[in-house]
Amino acid sequence: MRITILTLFPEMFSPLFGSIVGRAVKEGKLAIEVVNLRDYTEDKHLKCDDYPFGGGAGMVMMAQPVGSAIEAIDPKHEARRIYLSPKGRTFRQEKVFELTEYKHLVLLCGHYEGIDQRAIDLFIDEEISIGDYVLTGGELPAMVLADCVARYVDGVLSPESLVQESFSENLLEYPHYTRPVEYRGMSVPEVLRSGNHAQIDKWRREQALAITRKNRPDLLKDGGEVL
Ligand code: 4G4
Repeated sequence: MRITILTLFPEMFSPLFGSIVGRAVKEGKLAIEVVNLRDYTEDKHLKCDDYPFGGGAGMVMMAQPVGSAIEAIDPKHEARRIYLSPKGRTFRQEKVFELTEYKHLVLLCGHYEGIDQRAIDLFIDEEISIGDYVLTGGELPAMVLADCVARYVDGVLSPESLVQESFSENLLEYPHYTRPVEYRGMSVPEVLRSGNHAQIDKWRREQALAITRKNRPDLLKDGGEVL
C-alpha cells in the first residue's frame, strides 16, 4: 500500500511516523509520502491561495497547485483520490475495509475555507469527513484515515488482534483489566481470574452489549453498521 498526502503543512505529519504506522513504514510494509502542494504552484511568489470570487471571509486554495500535484503523482489515475472535508460522507469502519483494497491512496488536505471546486470536480474521486465538526485543516482527518487503513496492511498488527475485532462485530468493546488485582480499593472482576473461559466469554458478551446499549443504541438497531 502506498499513501500520498497532499498538504500545505507537511510538518504536521511527523507524529504519523512515530508509533506503529512509522514502524510499518520503516519495515517497508507501507509507503507514506507527504507532498508539499507549494512545490507545485506556478505562482512566482509561491502563492497557493487567493480571495474568494463572490466575496466573503477567508481564503480559498487555488486549483492549479492541486491539479499539477495530482497529475504529477498519479498521471494514469490509478490511485483512489480522496478529499478530506466536512462536506464528505462520514467515515466508518466499512470504508476502511473498502480502502484497504486500493494499491495507492492520494489524500488531499484543504486549509482556509477549502479548495477551488474545480480541483475537486476534476481530480477527486470521493470526499470524506471524519465526523460532524470543523477543523482548521484536513491534515488530522488524513492522519486518521491513514492510521485506520495502516492497521490492515499485512504485518502491521498481529492477526490475533484483528480476528478479535471481527468477533465483536456490531458491539463496542468489553472492559479490560491488567495487574494489579486491586487498585485503589477496586478489584478486577472475579470471573476474569476464574480461568473458566466459557464464563469469561459470557461475561464479556454481556458487558459489550450493556455498554453498546448505553452509548451507541443505534448500533443495535436494524441496519446497525460494522464496528
Ligand atoms: C475542506 C473544506 C475535514 C477542508 C473546508 C476538514 C473537518 C473535516 C477544510 C475546510 C476540515 C472533517 C476549513 C472548514 C478543513 N474540518 N470533519 N477542515 N474547513 O473531516
